[in-house]
Amino acid sequence: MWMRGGTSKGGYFLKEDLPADPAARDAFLLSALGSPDPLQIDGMGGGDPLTSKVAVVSRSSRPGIDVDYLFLQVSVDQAIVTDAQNCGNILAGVGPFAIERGLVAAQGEETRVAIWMENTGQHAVATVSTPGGTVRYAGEARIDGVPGTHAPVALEFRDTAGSSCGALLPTGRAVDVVEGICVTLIDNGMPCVVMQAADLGITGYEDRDWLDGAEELKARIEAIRLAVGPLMNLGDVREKSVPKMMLVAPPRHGGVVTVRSFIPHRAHAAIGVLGAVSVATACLFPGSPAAAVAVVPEGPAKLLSVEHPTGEISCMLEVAEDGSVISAALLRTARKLMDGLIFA
Ligand code: NQM
Repeated sequence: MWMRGGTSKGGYFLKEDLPADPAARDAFLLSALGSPDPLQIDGMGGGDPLTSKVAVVSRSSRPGIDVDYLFLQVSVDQAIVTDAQNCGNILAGVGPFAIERGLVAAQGEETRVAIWMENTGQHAVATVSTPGGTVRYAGEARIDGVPGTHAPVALEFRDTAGSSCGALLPTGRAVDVVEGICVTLIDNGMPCVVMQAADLGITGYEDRDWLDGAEELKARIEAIRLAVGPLMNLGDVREKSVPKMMLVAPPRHGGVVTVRSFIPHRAHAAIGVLGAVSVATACLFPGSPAAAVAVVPEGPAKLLSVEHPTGEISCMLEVAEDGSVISAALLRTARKLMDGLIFA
């Protein structure tokens, strides 16, 4: 099934329909998506990392969990399929897909689907609109980066800190200096390097096309990324799609912070879901580069609006007295686009 999940799009497969051997599975997916090729002309991918994504879903045997979800990023222009990151946007389609495929029974107006995120060993709950026992896609919820309105899919995360790096702050510090730039190395669901756009000589309000064409800036950012891989317990990240590189600036539309993200080699049209949770969390550390430009509301339950190139995404963070994040919740939408046979 092909679905839009949040501001991304990709193939949703039942695990049993794919080759069990990871090498054979990856070869199939490269062919199905049309990689490597900048246009992915011979496959289903859209020539953009945001439309070259795959969810592999199966019934779960874990107590309290409905389905297991493995996210795979299929590189557009290289023959690489990586499971080194999670994806909260594609996650938004996993609940609807699981119900459509009969892995989870619809229950009343709304169905809660407990999802095990295999990439990071963590769990999320998606609430899907299911009036009359079938998934509803039409609705009134609007998310920036997607035209029109659709049925809401609420996502809740509880245990995202240190998802891939082993700790929320893998170096134990809220500020490190790398290649002469102050950065926060953070992982609250997505490994991210958060730094001030101004420190890299840009405003932080540039659009995606400008950022994608800024070769000198991108080379500097990549040098920082390669340097921090081992510091973030990610090792050699040359062929990995993490960490994501987040350039922050003061908010301009009443939000908490503005972000331009590189994921990691192309600029994001909006921002990733868990990427946004991680950036919002970075704003909470006094003295960090993000805190210096952010406007953070008081109180233990914080609604944090993260501004991005095509609007904003609001994260609800519940924060403990010691400053640690207890839970994060976000609103997404998803839509079934096609269901059929793929020829690879
Ligand atoms: O951070 C893109 C996306 C993502 C990831 C990326 C995501 C997340 O927008 O949870 O959703 O950062 O590669 O799909």
